[in-house]
Formats: sequence, C-alpha cells, structure tokens
Amino acid sequence: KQISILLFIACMGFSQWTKADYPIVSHRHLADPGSLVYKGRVYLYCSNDDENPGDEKSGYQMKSIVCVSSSDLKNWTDHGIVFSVPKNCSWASFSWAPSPVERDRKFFLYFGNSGNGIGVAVADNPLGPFVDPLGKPLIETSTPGVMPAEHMWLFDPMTFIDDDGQAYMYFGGNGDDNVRVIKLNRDMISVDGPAIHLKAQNFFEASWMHKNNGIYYFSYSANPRAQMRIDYMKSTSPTSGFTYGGAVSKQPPLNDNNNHQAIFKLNGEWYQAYHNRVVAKQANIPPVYKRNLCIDQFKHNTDGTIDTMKNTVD
Ligand code: FUB
Repeated sequence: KQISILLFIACMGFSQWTKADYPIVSHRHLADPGSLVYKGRVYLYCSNDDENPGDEKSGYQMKSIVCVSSSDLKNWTDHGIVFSVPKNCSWASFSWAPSPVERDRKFFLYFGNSGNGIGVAVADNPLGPFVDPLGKPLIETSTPGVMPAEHMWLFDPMTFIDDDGQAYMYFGGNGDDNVRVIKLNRDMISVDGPAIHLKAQNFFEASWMHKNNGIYYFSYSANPRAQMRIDYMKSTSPTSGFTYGGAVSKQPPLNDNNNHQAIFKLNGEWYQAYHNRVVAKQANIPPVYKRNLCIDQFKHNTDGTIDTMKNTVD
C-alpha cells in the first residue's frame, strides 16, 4: 500500500507545527523504531502499538512488527506486519523494539520478548517473511556473562556491524550498570563469548550504536530523572572506554513517558527516528500505550560531539 503521509498537523489545525513529516505516520500507532538503510531507502521496523489496549492499565501487548519505508523521508510506504509471535516464532510471547541488520544478503531482526530475553528472526528480503531460525531465544538469563541483576530488563537489542565485519549486539535496561554488549558470530544467530559489561549514566533502555568518523556513539533513553532524553557516550572502541557525551535529543514534545531512538544516515545526513504521543493526545485517547513515529535531523560537531537535535515542535 503506497500511502501519502498526511499533513496531519496542518489538517488538525495546529498551525505551529507545519512540517509535513511530523509525525511521519499518523494512520496507525507505531513505536520503538529500528532502522535499516538498504539500497537508498530507510526501513523502520516498529513495535505495533495498535495491539495495545487503549486504556491506562493494560500495558504493552505488542506481538507483531510493522515496517514502513521511504527514500526521501516525505513519502512513506506502509508494508504492514512483517513478523508476529507466536505465529512466526512459537517460543515468544512478545516482539518489542526490533533492531534490523543486513549481512550476506540475509536480513535479521532482533527483538525483545518483553524484558525476558532476546530473539532473532531471519529473511531473504527486508520485508520478510521472517522466520525463527533457532526455536529458542538468542540471549536469555543463562547466556554466559549476561548475569542480569534482578531488576535488569533483558531487552532492547541493537545489532551493529563494524567496518572490520565484527558484529556486536547491545542490550539491557533499567539501571546504569545494566548495559551489555556481546559479539555475534558471522551467522548472526549465535554469540561469541560472554557479554561485556558497560555502564551508562542514567541508563534506562533503547540501546543504539552508530559510528561516525571513527568514533563509536552509544545512545540510549535516559531514565525519568533525566527526563527521558536520548543521551550518548562515545569512545574509540565499540566495547570499552566510553565517556558521557550529553544529549542527542531532549525529551520529545507531547511525550510524557518512554522514548526509543534509531539513528541512521541517509543521503549524507544523520537522522534520529523516535516516538512520542501526539496522535493519541490529539485524538483524546489515553496516550500511554499508543505511540507514533517522528524523525528529525541532527549533526556531529567537528570535535566529535553531537549537536543536540532540535525536535520539530521545540
Ligand atoms: O515498547 C516497549 C518498551 O518501551 C521498549 O522495549 C522500550 O524501549 C520502551 O520504548
């Protein structure tokens, strides 16, 4: 289905928000974008918040992953559901916050089974069909080195392939000591050695790694004390030596709960996809579990720091 994304804000009469691409998808509720740039298009794989009950108490019930894509960030194609559990993965009850990666002409999606483990799905095409190659989680509490503290959330995977071909998966949540990174083998569905422990100031969730000019940027959603900013640490190594760098972006506008970013480069520019709750708020439905996608642009400074992104509505 080819859809033209609505001039949603303008249509709703909110004249201070004039950008056609904010939010980028307003006909359905999507959250937790994970980005894949492939052949000149960005594919965003998302938690399907349309599956969440629209009340304040029922929580996150997402059991499927929806993909939308664009080559210009203005015109988007809605590809619908590309993976769902338990239909395509019998051991999993949930498919939260997917992270995509391509290797050797195969496409991998990593997702959280709520906060109780990380699964992987694989396809020959960015749009699937994605299937479960393992019949069990890729990472669970018994995985060497994971050592979850009682309060650690075992979720929000982000898989990154470095320039030398080594793949790393970052994950974890709910506490400064709960960041982990683990090497993946070339097959992308098995781990190589124990998880390595990283520490991040005010770490809450939403691990993401991107690399620019030889610097590794580990970004994450900070906890409510830090107003759920997207903060980052940087290093010259993917697994050690990180120092706190500041904010990639401030708390999203019209968002009073979590955030989750994906950082990608398209046509030479850097972008952050994220979610807020503008669509539900304007429709007067409880916004807690009904999130929607946004994208804004940001830049790296010449000294290697990030010039804090300005949200469209700032
Ligand atoms: O969508 C469920 C959870 O909320 C995600 O795993 C977190 O990143 C937060 O966005």
